[in-house]
Amino acid sequence: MTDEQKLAKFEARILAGEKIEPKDWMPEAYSKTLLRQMSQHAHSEVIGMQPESNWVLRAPSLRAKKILLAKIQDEGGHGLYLYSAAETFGIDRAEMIEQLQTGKAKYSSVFNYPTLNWADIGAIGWLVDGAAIVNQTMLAKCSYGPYSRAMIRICKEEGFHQRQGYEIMAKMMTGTAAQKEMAQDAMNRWWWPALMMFGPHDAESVHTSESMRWKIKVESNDKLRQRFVNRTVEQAHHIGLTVPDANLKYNKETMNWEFSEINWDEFWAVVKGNGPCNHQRMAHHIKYHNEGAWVREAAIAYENKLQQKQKTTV
Ligand code: BYC
Repeated sequence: MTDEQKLAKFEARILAGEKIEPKDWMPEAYSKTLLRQMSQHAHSEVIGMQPESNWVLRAPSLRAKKILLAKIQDEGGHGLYLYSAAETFGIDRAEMIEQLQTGKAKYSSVFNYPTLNWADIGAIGWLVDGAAIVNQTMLAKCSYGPYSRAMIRICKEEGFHQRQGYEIMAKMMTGTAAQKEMAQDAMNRWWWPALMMFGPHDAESVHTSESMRWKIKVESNDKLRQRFVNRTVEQAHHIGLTVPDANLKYNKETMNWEFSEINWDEFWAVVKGNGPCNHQRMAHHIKYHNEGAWVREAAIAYENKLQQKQKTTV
């Protein structure tokens, strides 16, 4: 078959809703985009552990601490599924981590903001995981088998993450005036970064049209962002929180909550490495990655020894 015939067959399979598997023929641009997105997604899960871990030792109760620890471990697990799925393209995990640490690979902008009070843990679970679910439920329908299957599993855990975050916020909103103020303050600081997670407007999104043609993404950045806003505004109002947007208004015709323009200068500054915590996040990752080198060496040595033993027994 010529390359054109292979491409036509590949696109017909995608159109028919079939999953593309690692050994199938695929255009180079398809694997390149997926590898970029999946490795960035894996890095986001792992870097996303940092803002939350800041509060493990200061959780207000044993129950809260157990939930937070379980959630952070889940995020590490999501990173591992995604690194494994990305490795189906033949890249080594060490190379992906090097790309992260040298700034060649991105991770989600939202994890470059600080967690200043306990309500931030509620806001991350409710808003950040809430935004992630909207995005990842869509990615679970993507055309690449390993990514889609990883997403199905991840979404199940994100549902619990979102609810535990909302529970923290709801509880604080029935507490003292100071607790209510903390919850509103966290809402004010995390609302806009959560909306930015969905990426630039469709018209400015360089990858969307090709990604949608090949069902790497099945819905656009703006469509998903609007779905998240519609869902979350109602939840905020239900517990007495104010959405920090003076222009927020419900449009009965479109059945959408309309909102102000996002501060794109802030978004691009954070994406380019100049957010409040970019340097701190990367320095932390590099420090603990280097300190963990002996664990990786020991695991490899053990694996090699095991293989040698198996060879001599055969
Ligand atoms: N932050 O053409 P576009 C979690 C970049 S973790 C940084 O629209 P695309 C959690 C984009 O990469 C889960 N960069 O791109 C963990 C591209 O740059 P490059 C987080 C961003 O890929 C712990 C350029 O802008 N979720 O839930 O079609 C605790 C143009 O954008 C961002 C994911 O990682 C951003 N927000 O669409 C709690 C989702 N947005 O690569 C919670 C996986 C855009 O050309 N990723 N850029 O240099 C995706 O779904 C898609 O990549 C995006 C962007 C929707 C984010």
